[in-house]
Amino acid sequence: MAIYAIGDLQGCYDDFRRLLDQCRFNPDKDRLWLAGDLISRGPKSLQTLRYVVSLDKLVISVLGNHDLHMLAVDAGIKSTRDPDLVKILEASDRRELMDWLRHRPLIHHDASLNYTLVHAGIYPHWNLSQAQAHAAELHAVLRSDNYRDFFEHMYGDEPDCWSEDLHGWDRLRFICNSFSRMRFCSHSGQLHLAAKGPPGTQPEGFHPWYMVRGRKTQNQKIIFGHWSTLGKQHANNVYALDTGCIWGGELTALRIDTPEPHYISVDCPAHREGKLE
Ligand SMILES: [Mn+2]
Repeated sequence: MAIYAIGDLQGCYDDFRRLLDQCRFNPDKDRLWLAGDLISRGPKSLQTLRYVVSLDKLVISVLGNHDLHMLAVDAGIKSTRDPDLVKILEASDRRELMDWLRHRPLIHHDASLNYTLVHAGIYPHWNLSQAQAHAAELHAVLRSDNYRDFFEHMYGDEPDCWSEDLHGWDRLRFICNSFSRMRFCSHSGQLHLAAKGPPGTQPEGFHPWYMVRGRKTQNQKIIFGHWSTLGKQHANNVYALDTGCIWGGELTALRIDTPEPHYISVDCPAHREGKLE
């Protein structure tokens, strides 16, 4: 059995299937870990989502910010003019697809492989069990009948610092932002959610989250996507997988069941019209 972790698909169905072919993915025995942002921007979000849902138990997929935004649109909290997302809203299987997406976790940890999968990162001041416990707080709301209430309060960059005293929507918004949007953080634990460029372009006093001093998960192997300007990286025990397929870069898989992990990528020239954001 092979296990492949794959970065942000963003509706790039054709590239996804080419990458699976390149990996010689065998649905009878292999498994996929997807780093979230399955949809949005790309040309075939509906097909991507349908295909991933059809793989069902072969797939572990964590929630990304674009997935959460789609769920907020589905819940009627936000509207969209993105024709690719409108196709999901108009699909006959919209309910099934959206309910599947809403039940995805923010974090997945495999103790035997010793890898953890998240979309953006793990807040540096949390250890693994704290991260899992805080994710579970949000899972409980997302999986309840009151999930719409969360989407009404999901948007915003504040609070930008964690405190155990946070409660209510502020607490859940921070948990959501750290797992699904984080890039830069200060040593004292303040997030800078507006900075989106590569390391080096951030305001003074902020660092890539995985470089924060005393990070409590530095002994964990963490796989994440989200940061297309970071590209393929392996340092500090973290594996960055968003290689900007939607911007004309590559779509990347990391095989993680072998003693040493290795990258497999396909080039995505079809999207080269887009610009790097
Ligand atoms: Mn993202």
